[in-house]
Amino acid sequence: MPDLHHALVAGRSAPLRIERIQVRHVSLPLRRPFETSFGTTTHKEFLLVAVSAAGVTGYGECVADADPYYLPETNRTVLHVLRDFLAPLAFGLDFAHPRALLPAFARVRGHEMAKAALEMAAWDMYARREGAPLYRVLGGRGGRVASGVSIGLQPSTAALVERVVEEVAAGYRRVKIKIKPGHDLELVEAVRARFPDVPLMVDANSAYTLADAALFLEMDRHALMMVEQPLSWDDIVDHATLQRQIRTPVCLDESIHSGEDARRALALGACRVINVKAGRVGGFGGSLAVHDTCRAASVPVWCGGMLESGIGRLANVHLQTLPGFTLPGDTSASARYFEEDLVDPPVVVSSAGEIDVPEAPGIGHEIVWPRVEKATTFREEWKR
Ligand code: OSB
Ligand code: MG
Repeated sequence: MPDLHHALVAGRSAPLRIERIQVRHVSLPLRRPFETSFGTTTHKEFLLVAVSAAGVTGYGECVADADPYYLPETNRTVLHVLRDFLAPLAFGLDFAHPRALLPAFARVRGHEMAKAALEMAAWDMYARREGAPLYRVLGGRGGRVASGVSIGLQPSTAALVERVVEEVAAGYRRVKIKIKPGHDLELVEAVRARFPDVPLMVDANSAYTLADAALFLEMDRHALMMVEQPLSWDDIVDHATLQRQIRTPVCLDESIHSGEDARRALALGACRVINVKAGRVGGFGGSLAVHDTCRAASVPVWCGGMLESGIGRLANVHLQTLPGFTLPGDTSASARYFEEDLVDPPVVVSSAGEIDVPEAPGIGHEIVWPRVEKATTFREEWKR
């Protein structure tokens, strides 16, 4: 960990202790509804966590939703677990590096989204104090990252193909389409008829069972990069059975919550790719663990998305500069989601389908506080 070594040798970084945690609930309208097999989202409703120590504040965007339809946590469970369990643990911890936070939360089982929001805010705070962009303290690199899109279920197959036309024209490097039972093979066939060679994948968000293996065998004929989380959100055994039956790589999303989960899934042959969402694995510490485990096994990872505002979106940009992120992720332009993002400049994607990695400290773009205030519905603050 060169940054830690450097910081200690330089003597700039006396141990930190979090003095204040502020949480606000933010509601931002989405430009268009996002539909998956588990439901439709019209507003991005999330908790924004701010942690302060030694006069520096960092920010973490929680990926929980109002409902428990993607995974069990909700904004309310996150608020409860932060207030009653994680904040007291954080206030009791002296840390030289934010890698210490996730292990310090270990007594709290699960609740990865709550842990991640606080942990990622601490990484941002640490990076800001170092005067370093987040990617540098994570061990990544500057430059650009390749951007893909995730397209929700549309009112018709024709409408989906039109959406794909737009996104390919915009330069995105990979297209992911959502599927659900009754809306699957036909969608893939329609997109493939128009775009025989576009890097294409599907995401089922756990909508199928092993009884649908024949469908995925059919999918094998369409040269998909991968099929994401076809089976149950808490399964790796059936995914391993399915992976043995099909040629298309299985990618796990919902089933992976830690580096240990990744190790077990790979040991079982449950997948050949993993989607890393920091918010789903307890933050950057968990992301590094999944990344390192996959890299050691030569299994590619890519960075998932949760319709984040610019704050979480920029965290994703930095994360995917790590060397194991060899496939384009779901991090796309702010303008695909929001009329007005919470950061300035917004996240933009070039016509070559790339996002510039910020060089300014922390997440690297300014947070536009009047917009955050306008979107805030309630707030809480805790002190050591
Ligand atoms: O499964 O990756 C998913 C959005 C919300 C919940 C789950 C998922 C998604 C996406 C959208 O696919 C990714 C994005 O555009 O942020
Ligand atoms: Mg997914």
